[in-house]
Amino acid sequence: MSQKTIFEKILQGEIPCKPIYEDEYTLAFNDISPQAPVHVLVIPKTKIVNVAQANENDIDQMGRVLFAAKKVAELTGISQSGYRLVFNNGEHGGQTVYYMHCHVLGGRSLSWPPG
Ligand code: D5M
Repeated sequence: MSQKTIFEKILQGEIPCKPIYEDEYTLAFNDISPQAPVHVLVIPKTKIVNVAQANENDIDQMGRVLFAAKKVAELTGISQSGYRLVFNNGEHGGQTVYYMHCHVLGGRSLSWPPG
């Protein structure tokens, strides 16, 4: 069995977190290392490793994560000014936590392309 990721520990209450948004399917909390004035992570409550490893059974969960990201943007006041949603995937994508998460970044103008 693979080791528990930090996000599973958060979901199971082993690591405290202050939810920014939560519903039956998703949890959102501040990134520990914010890269923008608003930097929130949205995770599904059922584990998906990443987009590459998702299968058809995960489609509903993935949609829930995106919709929760929209809610987070509204709750944090960045919806009107704009924001970026990022799913880092695998080694070249810069994924460090192998539990799918959506970065919600905003509160400043973000440059493009990413590094
Ligand atoms: O992003 C993984 C992100 O997870 C990275 O931006 C730091 C964040 N992180 C790691 N541990 C924590 C805890 N305990 N709370 C909140 N945020 C955390 P990736 O896309 O995998 O590089």
